[in-house]
Amino acid sequence: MLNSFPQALTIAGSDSDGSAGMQADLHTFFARNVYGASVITACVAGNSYGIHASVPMPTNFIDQEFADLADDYHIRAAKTGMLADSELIEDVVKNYQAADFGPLVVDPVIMTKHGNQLLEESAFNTLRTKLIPLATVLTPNFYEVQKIAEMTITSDDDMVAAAKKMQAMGAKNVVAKGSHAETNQQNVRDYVLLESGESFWLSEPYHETDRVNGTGDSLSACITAELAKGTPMKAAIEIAKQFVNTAIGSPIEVGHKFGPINHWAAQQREY
Ligand code: PXL
Repeated sequence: MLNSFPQALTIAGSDSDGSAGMQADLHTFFARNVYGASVITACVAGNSYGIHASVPMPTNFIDQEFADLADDYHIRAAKTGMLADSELIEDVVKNYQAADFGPLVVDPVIMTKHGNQLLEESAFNTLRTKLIPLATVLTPNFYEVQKIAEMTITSDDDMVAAAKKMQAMGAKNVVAKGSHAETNQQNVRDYVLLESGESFWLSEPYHETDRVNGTGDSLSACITAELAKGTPMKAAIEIAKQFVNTAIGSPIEVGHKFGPINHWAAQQREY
C-alpha cells in the first residue's frame, strides 16, 4: 500500500560530524525501524572538539522542503531540533500548522554540551510563545528547563514546578531531563509530566563517558519514531529513555574527544 510504512520527520540542523542534530535523528529513526525524512533548518560545521561555523537556511527553502514532503509523503510524527533564531521558529510553526504531520516532539535546542549557542537569546520568547504551544511532547535538558521556565532548579520540587510551568505554556507532555552535574552519581533522573496529569521520575544508570554527543537529539527522535509507529505516549518515552541509555552504555570509538553515542547498541544485543 502506498505510504503505509511509518514515516517520521526531523526539522533540524545538520551536524557535519554526524554525532548530533539531524544525523543523530536519522540514525535513531533507522534504528527504530521508521523511515526518516528531514527538513534542514541550518548547517553546522563541527567535530568531536566542538562547533566551528553555523549557517541558517533561507526560509523560502524551508517552505519548499515542507511543501515537497506534504505533497507526497505521509509523515506520522515530527520533531524539531536546532532552529537558530526567531525567524526560523516562526517559519517552522507556520509550515507545521499548515501540514498534517501528526504529533510534534519539540527538543528545545539552545546550547550544545560543550557551550556552543544554537538558539539566539532573543528567540527564547518566540520558543515559549509560538513553538511550545504546539508541542505534543517537550524534551528540555536540565539547562533548557531552567532557561525556558526562568527558574534555578535545586530540588525535585523545583523540577516539578518547572515542568508544570512548561505545561502551562502549552506543551501537552513534558520530559524534563535531570542534572548530570553531581559527582559519583549512580543514576540520572528525568521528570515526566503527562497530558493526563500523571507524573513520574525515570531513572537510568549513569555512565561515566565523554561519548554523549547527540543524546538529547536521539531521545526526542526515538519518542518521535515510536509515536510514528503508534506506540502510546508513556511507552514511547520509556522506550526512548532505554534506547539512549543502551546507546550511551556501549560506546563506539569515533572522533578524538566528545564522540557520538552508539545508535545500534540495542540491535547488537540481539545478535
Ligand atoms: O545536540 C544538540 C545539537 C542539535 N543540533 C545540531 C547540533 C547539536 C550539537 O552539536 O550540532 C545541528
